[in-house]
Order: sequence, then C-alpha cells, then structure tokens
Amino acid sequence: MKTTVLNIEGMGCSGCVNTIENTLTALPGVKTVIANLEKGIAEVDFDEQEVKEEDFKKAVEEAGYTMTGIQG
Ligand SMILES: [Cu+2]
Repeated sequence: MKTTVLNIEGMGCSGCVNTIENTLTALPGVKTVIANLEKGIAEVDFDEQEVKEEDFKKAVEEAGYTMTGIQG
C-alpha cells in the first residue's frame, strides 16, 4: 500500500469533498480517501499494483475537477 496526497482544484463545498472521496474510492485498488476542502487536497491510500496516479487524474477530471499535482 502507498499513501499519496493529490492537489485538487475546484472543490468549493462539502458536497465536492464527498464527490472527490466517492470518485476516488470507487477506483479498484483504492482503500481510503480523505479530502480536505481548505487545503484543496485528497489523501489516498492505494495499492500501486492495481491503480496508478494517472488513473486518479483521469477520474478527478471526469468528475469535473482538476488534479494539479501530487505532493508525494
Ligand atoms: Cu461543492
């Protein structure tokens, strides 16, 4: 398992936080997601054998937000 922090642009309310959490949690290999509205981030625990960081970017964009980077 790996933990990474994604920078997410476009979250404006707690509904957006839920959308981001649900979107990322729905990906295979993702265990937990905690999004933070003030910081504009989502912390993701995932299995790097099953899901890749570019999959997060794609899913975030399909949900209507922008993933601007990865903090590590
Ligand atoms: Cu919102």
